[in-house]
Amino acid sequence: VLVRQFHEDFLHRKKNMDKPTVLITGSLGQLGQGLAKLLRGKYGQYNVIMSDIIKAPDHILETGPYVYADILDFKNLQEIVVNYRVDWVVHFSALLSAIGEQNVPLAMRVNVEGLHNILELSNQYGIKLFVPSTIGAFGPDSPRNPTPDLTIQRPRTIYGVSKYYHERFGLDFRSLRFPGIISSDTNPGGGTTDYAVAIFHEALKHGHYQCYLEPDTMLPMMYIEDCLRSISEFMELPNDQLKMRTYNIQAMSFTPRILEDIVKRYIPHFTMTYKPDGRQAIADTWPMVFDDSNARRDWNWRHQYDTERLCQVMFEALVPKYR
Ligand code: AKB
Repeated sequence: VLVRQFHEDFLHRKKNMDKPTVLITGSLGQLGQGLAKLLRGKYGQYNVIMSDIIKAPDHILETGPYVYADILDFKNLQEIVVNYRVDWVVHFSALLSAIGEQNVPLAMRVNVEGLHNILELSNQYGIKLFVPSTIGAFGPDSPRNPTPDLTIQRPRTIYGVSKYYHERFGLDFRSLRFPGIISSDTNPGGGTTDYAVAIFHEALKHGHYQCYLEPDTMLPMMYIEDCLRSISEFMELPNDQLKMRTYNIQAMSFTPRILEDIVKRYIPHFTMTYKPDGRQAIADTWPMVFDDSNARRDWNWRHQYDTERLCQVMFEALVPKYR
């Protein structure tokens, strides 16, 4: 206990008291490490607490505070919020669309019960809360090209349902509906848009990729740097600038075929085959193009990476790894 107390005192002394203290749940997933780095750069190393339910690798522990946080254990969450004096929570823990369909009871617990705990917690402690939403929050009855912010939402996956049925209670709740996120140093875990990350690795490793979606399946996508910057910009906005609590945002839309053609320009011997599986049925219900004009108008959202630039940065980052 004494050691822990010492540890917490130490962290408090090192914190920037004029900056928010941010807790990131599920921080070892695709988005958490990058966001922690970005926010630590802005608010200070000790102002961002990474958390998850698995042991962190050493390189994560070296970057700043990391704690065990089980979003299904309310007392554990309370303890962290109190001990670290948390001001903001960024709630990333979730089972993605494809993996969620394989274990719906678990997805219900993590995505619905877990989110409920986070909402309760934020309400109780006056926390500013960010929860990412997704193209998966829409369904086959929504217009798909383009999909506006306010439209019919009847998602068909448990993941989409959980991202749709969020409650608010009047707390400072903010959410962005993200497209598929593409990153080079972290991997998505069981989503429908994962092919757009896997293709780069497989192209470099084997010169071949077997895609689980049909060649003409168009989905909205975004490079991770745009995604993380959008969260940071959105969380810093004054309340009165937000006309809505949840905005669509996107950067580009492409199909596997479009990506295949660009990858071939970098790796001429690259071949791609198509063998659609259950993820095709999910993708077929999702938006093809996201209408993010409200975000562009209300808080000046601008993406910086289109499909060409995305491919360029992915190859720049990954070529040295597979050399
Ligand atoms: C998924 O494919 O499940 C995610 C998402 C679009 O939210 N990448």
